[in-house]
Amino acid sequence: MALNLAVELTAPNGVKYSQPTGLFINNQWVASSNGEKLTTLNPANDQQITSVSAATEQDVDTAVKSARKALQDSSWCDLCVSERGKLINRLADLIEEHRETIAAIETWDNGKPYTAALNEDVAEVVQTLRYYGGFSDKIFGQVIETTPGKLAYTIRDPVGVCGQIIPWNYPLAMAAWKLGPALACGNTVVLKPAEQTPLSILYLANLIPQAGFPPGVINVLNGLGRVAGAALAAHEDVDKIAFTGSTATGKVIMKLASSNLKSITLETGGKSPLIVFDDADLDLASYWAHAGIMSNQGQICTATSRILVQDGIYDQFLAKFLDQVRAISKVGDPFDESTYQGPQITKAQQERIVEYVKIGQDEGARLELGGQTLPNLGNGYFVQPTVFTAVTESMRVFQEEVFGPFVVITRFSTENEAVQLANGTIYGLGSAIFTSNLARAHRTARKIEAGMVWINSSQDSDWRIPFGGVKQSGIGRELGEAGLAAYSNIKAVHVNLNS
Ligand code: TXE
Repeated sequence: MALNLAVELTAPNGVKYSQPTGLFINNQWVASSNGEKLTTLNPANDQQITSVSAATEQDVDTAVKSARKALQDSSWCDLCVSERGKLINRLADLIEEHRETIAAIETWDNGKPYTAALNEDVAEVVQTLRYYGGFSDKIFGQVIETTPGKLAYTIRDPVGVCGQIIPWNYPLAMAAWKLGPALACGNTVVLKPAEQTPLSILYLANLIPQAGFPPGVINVLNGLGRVAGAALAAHEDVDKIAFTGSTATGKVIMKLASSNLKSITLETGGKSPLIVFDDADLDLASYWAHAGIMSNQGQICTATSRILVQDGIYDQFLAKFLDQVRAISKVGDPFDESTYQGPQITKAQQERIVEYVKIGQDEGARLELGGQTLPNLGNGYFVQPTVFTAVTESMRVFQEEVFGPFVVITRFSTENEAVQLANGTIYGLGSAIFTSNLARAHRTARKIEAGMVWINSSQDSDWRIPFGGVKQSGIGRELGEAGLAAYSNIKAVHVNLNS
């Protein structure tokens, strides 16, 4: 690695390491073609951590060319599928070996509590890669019977060069969700992390040649969304775009990707409901209602950010829920083990949450808790856990994704009304139902317009289970066997046995 494309850093918890700062193209570190850089900030104190190269349109083109060449290179395309799986597993092993450094970088750059970064995010990255590494030699077509004179079978070809654009809320996990199935199916990748959180993925990129991947199979470019992301989405030689981020940007990407009819998968926004029926276990419901919106600083696409509560237990539930929020949501230094909630990712996100507090108040909702920033914690982008009640369906705080520790509570009387409220937004990502009535649980699960339903729980996510949304929450599925579907093309072969 060229000396000026890495810096020696010490994370706030004392971990010393070498941080790559360049663009990772063809297994080499290079600077951006015009010398542009991005500055990355520590959200816990607003101080600069370092700066990294920002890819230009020309750099995107170079990376795409390298991915195209790798796709056709025998060292990748002719690799035995089990060997391909071994490379993915080796990458997982290396990430596990470096897990404490990677988790420290993730916490420093993103603000999420270190214990969550280490035990949840990095652990999930390793499990996801191992899961898809195991799939590499289990992806095959079918022989389909037609007539005696014909043989017909299908082959699962890689889609080709895959552009992957990921957000800042789970930088490493989103990278693994996308890299795992793409590599298992034999594709090559140009990955663009979010400009707010470039560091952990650059560290991971350094492990790619060590794992044995041939040059060009995985390329990592940091850069601005409207520059590098847009160039990748529009590039005529990219075959597929996978994106996680806002619904608004998802729509832009869809338009850009239409340039050459790229295959697309989108995982976008949400305003997921959590329904508490009269017959629910209220301790369980308040525990999960809290975790469902307050974990990861509320920056979860599936966050159960709307709580719908049946009349009969409304007061009891509200009291328990508010107690839970007061008791558990310790806000502060993400490296402190007792911290539940770190800073929001950026000042802009912090301001957005405060703006929605004002919107809720102006709309006539009641602010029960929170709503303020926390200047006593320094210059970090901290926000109090915030709870609104008396929220009605027409309010913006009921309809729009806030993406913070910000939850709205609405009452309902009947099961039908609960379903209608749950389905009353443009989104359809997650949903949770709390009831002790089995029939009601399954009946409601069917009626809810969402990609995922949790019964008596919230936010369960598992690399073996499909993840994705309906309506304006996205297109396609990630994770599980379903996650492979987007990364191979089915080719039909017809053989004339009478020839
Ligand atoms: O997201 P963007 P932002 C939601 C959440 C949040 C809001 C704004 O509500 O408050 O989005 O966050 C890249 N062409 N989510 O602005 O813009 C960008 O560089 C190509 C939900 O940060 O969607 C980054 O890599 N790419 C969410 C990625 O898109 C572009 C997670 C996401 O950024 C681009 C994050 C363009 N024109 C935010 N513009 C979830 N679903 O989990 C930006 N990008």
